[in-house]
Amino acid sequence: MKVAVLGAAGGIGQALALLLKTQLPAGSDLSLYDIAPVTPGVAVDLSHIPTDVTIAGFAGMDPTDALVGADVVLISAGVARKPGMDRSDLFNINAGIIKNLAGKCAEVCPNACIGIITNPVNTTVPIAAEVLKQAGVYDKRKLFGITTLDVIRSETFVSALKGISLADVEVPVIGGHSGVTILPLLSQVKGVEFTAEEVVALTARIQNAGTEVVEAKAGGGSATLSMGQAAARFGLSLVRALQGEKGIVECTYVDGGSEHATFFAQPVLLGKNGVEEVLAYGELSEFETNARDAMLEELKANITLGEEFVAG
Ligand code: PYR
Repeated sequence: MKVAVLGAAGGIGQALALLLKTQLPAGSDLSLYDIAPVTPGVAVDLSHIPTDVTIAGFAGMDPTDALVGADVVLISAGVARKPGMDRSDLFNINAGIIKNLAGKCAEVCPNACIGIITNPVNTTVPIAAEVLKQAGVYDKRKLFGITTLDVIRSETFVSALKGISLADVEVPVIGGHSGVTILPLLSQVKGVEFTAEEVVALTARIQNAGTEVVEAKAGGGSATLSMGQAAARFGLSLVRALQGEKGIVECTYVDGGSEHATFFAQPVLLGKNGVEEVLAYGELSEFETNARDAMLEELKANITLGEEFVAG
């Protein structure tokens, strides 16, 4: 199994690369790519960690060498938010980066599963889909927007609020990965009751958790370490599923036939070809139904923006 990280010299990319170097199954190959000249050095640095994962790093304008033979490509390349910006403010720069990198994936590793971290995920994933469609290699089972950090944040905040073990908390998160499009389904947390006020406050905190980090970093960027860990969790789940492990479920933003929007985050069963089955997420509370319906206009506009960026 070969995993490529594009954007590997950035804060997310380096955290992700470290976790993959230490946690990928023995015998895996890890390749790192970034335009930054430091990238081969990041790979040399990580190569001194004694694991049975081989690693190589490539810098420059062309990611081809990193992509040759890749089974999984995780993309964090792009610029991060500063205080006062939301994820959509990143669109102009990151859209072009994703268009270019998705085009390279289509050319060099057309059968790879691609997980996108680069924001705004609601839009960068449809951009990649359009590029892959135009190249004639689109397989909707193999393209993912990584929303795992929304699930992890939800579970962390619920565990802290209710004083229960993280091992006992599961929170599906549906929709997208920006503001009101992030909808944690707190009504489905087993064995925990929330007051109406708690639901409102927790939902708002989860939706704004990325901004919480941006503001705390005071101009120094957005979430990198927690996002790297979340992306590693998703990437490792995907690798295990591609290698035949059964029963792996992750929430992720996919083209999954949702009645709500072309791309919609929800739980999916992963398998040897990527998405094996898009799972139903159960009945929503009235609060969640209203929140889901209220997000759809924004989510659909985000998707259209991505499609039009490639078409135009
Ligand atoms: C987040 O903190 O959720 C990002 O998307 C970086």
